[in-house]
Amino acid sequence: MDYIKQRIIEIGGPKAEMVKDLIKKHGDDVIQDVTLGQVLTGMKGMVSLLTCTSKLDPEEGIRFRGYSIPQLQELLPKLHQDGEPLPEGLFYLMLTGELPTKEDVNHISEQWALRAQGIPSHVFDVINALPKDAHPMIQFNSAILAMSTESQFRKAYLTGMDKKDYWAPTYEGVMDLISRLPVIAAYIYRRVFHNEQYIDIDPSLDWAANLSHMMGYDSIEVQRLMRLYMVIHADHEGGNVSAHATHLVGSALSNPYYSFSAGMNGLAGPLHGMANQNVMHWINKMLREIGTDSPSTSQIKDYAEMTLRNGQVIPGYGHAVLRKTDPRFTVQLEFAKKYAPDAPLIQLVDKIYQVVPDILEKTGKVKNPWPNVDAISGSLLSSFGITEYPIYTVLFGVSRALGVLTQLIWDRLYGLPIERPKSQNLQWFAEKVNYQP
Ligand code: CMX
Repeated sequence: MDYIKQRIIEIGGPKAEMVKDLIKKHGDDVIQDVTLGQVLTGMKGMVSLLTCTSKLDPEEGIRFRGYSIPQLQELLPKLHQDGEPLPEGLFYLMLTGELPTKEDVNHISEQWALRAQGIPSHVFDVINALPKDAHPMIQFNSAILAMSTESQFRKAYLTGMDKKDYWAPTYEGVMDLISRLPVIAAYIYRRVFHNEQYIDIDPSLDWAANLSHMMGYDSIEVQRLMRLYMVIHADHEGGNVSAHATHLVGSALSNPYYSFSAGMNGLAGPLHGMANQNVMHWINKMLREIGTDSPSTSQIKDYAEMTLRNGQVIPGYGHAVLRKTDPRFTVQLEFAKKYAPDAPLIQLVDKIYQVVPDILEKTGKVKNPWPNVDAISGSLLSSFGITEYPIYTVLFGVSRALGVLTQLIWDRLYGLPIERPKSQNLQWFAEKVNYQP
């Protein structure tokens, strides 16, 4: 057995016992009161999920297994001393709760490069059957579903295995799926934007560098950017739409492909991952309508206010949990200032940052006026040559697989049951609070 699987058994076994014991001894203990407002405004702040891979603090931002992004930059194995952490290391950390060694990271890199080569040909036939102008997220998700013919979980389930072992074929499916996503993403990118000139995988490269390579970018800077991008988008606790959807569908024991596909359908929404593309759309439309590549802060202010007057959101700003500037925004801005300080788009992002929070604050209703991860990610990719913005949500999805699929393995280890919250009609809520119109 692979030593990582062995380690998962050692770590996961006692934790699974603890979950059972907690339910047995404290299943009826009250842990939180729930307000009507919480239920009717998206269950914000309502504790309803068990997730250990990462934790989101409203003021401080994300921590992966207790480590902030700056700490990860320090502690996770890197290819270059002054470089970005390898996403393989973050995957290992989220999976086991332990910091990986360089050998662990190399082992995962090798595993993924090997498994990436096993994509059945019908998956590419499915992509090719779609029109090229079908959004890349449609192509990406269709490919994910088509890969589910390979599900090891389904085969193992049908053989009648003991449910305490479900995590093992789930792990195999997750490893296959994560390894293959860069190939799929790059294939879609080259199909749609580069005249079907495909580039083969290079098994000597790490996972993120390979994605960059297969997309057609071999510079050290883009490889570094891709590693950073893959690390910071990987996980954001359990309640965000892509994680929660993956978990919910997985709770029916749907295989990793079905479960992840559900998460990706959620990521494709404009209030979630599609915001990274919409930011570029918003910026380009603003530049076109104002008629300049370098608008003044007062022109940006007018345009942002017009967006609000038209009843639209300003993409890249606001968050359901965060109440400060997203550290994932800050780390990208730092990267940009280091490697592309003169990029006009980055200067524009900086200018928008000076103007928009104040405007959102003044509405009196936006709970978080600060930029999120999507406010800059597209401008950063664009500044390094990846200008075709419909691919951006696919790149977000490749990264998000690391977190939500690790969560799925843990769902199986914990033996979590099918999810089935109670719903009530409007009258029930009105009566509950003695509502008087
Ligand atoms: N621009 C304009 N209005 C905004 C806004 C923004 N950026 N952010 C929030 N609001 C509005 C909401 O639409 C809501 O208005 P109504 O009361 O009229 O419905 C009000 O402010 C209160 O919303 P909130 O409690 O502050 O925010 P939510 O938790 O409901 O929503 C989010 C969070 C991210 C969906 C929202 O801030 C938004 O739409 N932002 C723009 C889209 C975006 O950048 N999404 C990406 C988020 C990160 C990610 O998942 O990738």
